[in-house]
Amino acid sequence: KETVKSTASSGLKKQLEFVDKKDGKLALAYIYVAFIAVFLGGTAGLLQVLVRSGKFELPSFLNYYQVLTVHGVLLGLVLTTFFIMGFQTAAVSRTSGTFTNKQRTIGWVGFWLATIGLVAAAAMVLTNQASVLYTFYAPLKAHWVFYLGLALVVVGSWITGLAQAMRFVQWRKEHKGQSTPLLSFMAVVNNLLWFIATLGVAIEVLFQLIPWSMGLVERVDVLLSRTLFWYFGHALVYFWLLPAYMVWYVVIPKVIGGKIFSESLAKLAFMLFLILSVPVGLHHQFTEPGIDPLWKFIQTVLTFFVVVPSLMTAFSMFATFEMRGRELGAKGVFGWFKKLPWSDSRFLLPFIGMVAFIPGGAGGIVNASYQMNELVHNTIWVTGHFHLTVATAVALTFFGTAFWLIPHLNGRKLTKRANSMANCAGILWAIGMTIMSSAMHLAGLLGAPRRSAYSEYGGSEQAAEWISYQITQAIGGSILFIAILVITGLIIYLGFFAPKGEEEFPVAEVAPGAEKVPAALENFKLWGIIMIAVIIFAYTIPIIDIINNSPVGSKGFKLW
Ligand code: HAS
Ligand code: CU
Repeated sequence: KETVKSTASSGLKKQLEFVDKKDGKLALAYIYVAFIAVFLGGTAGLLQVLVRSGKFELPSFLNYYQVLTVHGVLLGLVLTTFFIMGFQTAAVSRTSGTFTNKQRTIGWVGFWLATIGLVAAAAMVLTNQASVLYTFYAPLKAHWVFYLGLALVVVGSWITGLAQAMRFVQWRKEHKGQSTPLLSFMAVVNNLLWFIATLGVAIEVLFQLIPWSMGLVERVDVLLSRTLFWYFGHALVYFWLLPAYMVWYVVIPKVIGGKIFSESLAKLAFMLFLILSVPVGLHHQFTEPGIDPLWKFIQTVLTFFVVVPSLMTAFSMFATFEMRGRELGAKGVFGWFKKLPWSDSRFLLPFIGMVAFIPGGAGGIVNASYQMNELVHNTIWVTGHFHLTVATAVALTFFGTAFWLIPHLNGRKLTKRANSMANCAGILWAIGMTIMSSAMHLAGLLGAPRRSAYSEYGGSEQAAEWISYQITQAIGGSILFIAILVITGLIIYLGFFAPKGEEEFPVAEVAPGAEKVPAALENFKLWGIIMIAVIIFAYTIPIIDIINNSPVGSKGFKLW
């Protein structure tokens, strides 16, 4: 097998199997920053669960909301954006070919802008001038440098995303009439989604929050700012999810020795995300006055539509597993289950993520169900929901990917022992998260608030009911922190100490006999126009209403 590999690794074959070294450096730079964020953000998470257990107090130089801001910004915004940009750069280079020098330079400009922005925002949070949480809702008012820093992170990601898109367009020009490489196609769809979505938050930050925090204007229209935020905020969660789906659709089938179930289905799912991810933001604002319930209802319906591509993904994954299982002789409805490569961390970690996404997604459907949202909104149930979705389905997929991607990019090997340690981290994560997230869901149903430090609420009976769940959360969170330590150790090992060697970037082929991908699925113009049309439909009237009926706006508050 080894000799076949080495004789084949020349010319075109080589280009198709490997990410170019220079492209790899850019990808690695992004990924390392992401994992610094994992370690620091994870540490903040540990402090939070300890505080909320009521058994621990922070040292006087830290406050709960500052720590919560560090946690949310580093894990929700930095880990995700940086990992995604690194992974997608590698994915495009691997499947569309090496970047030109110009494209790579553009990629690096994006990286440095994002990193400078990150350092600026971090400095404000660490000096306690921006304890406004990761959603930075007005009228909480942070230092303007915090907003500017976050804006730079976004602009940096646009620029690196542009470099990826340019490489993809070049491939299309060189291969007229052929269906595009699936992984590159997916990365480009995700970038497009990201660009259109971040326009909302960019307008909020540039035209509302920065002038207001600089003192150029006194008041801010709170409802408008929150609406612009959530125009972006829901699509944000799919910007996180889609790279995990890229791994599920393209990498996992190869790792288990199988084939992609259907390229057309995968491309259709991504295009559906493109058109439906943005015009659903009002499902985060059901309880807010000033928005006509009719439009909340319309966006509820659209939210239920955007569940469809996830159900298609679930179907496709089951089909992939079953096809491979039957090939290996599995019988019966669930026989394939025994045939999966359970000891391979490249499979196990994303798989745990998939399993978590079943209750995570179901909880999302509860949240989206207009009336039921009244029960769970602003409770820690929501925190439980997003720790299953982004902090398990997405995060474990990213970790399981980093453990082979880093050695692939730096010419090292994911050794047997490192693989076992990775599996340990995945299992610890599954145990810790089951405990923590279940406790969060249950406490939320009993009314325990989210975004809130420990309090006994003056000895209230209801608050007393929450305490045992909060202690359970701390137990789960502590196990997660141990997993974070293992993960950090592994990243350092794979980055700098693992033995030299070759690690594959697994990209599966499409199952034989599949029909050609319909040309309409590759037509970005068509889907782009539908996307814009749905957004205009869903948002124009609510925004006109908000602007016309707004009160004078609010002054800023610094409550920490
Ligand atoms: Fe959500 C709040 C609705 C998905 C993240 N969400 C949040 C927040 C975050 C977040 C961070 O409607 C908090 C924001 C804040 O700070 O305020 N969410 C949904 C819906 C979905 C959904 C309908 N959310 C996500 C994903 C996230 C994420 C994905 C991150 C990555 N969410 C809401 C709503 C709120 C909300 C309301 C506001 C709540 C409030 O009141 O504030 C859907 O996209 C979910 C669809 C998913 C599925 C699951 C498909 C299953 C698959 C796995 C297959 C498994 C296999 C393995 C093959 C239908 C694909 C099987 C093997 C075996 C052996 C079993
Ligand atoms: Cu949402």
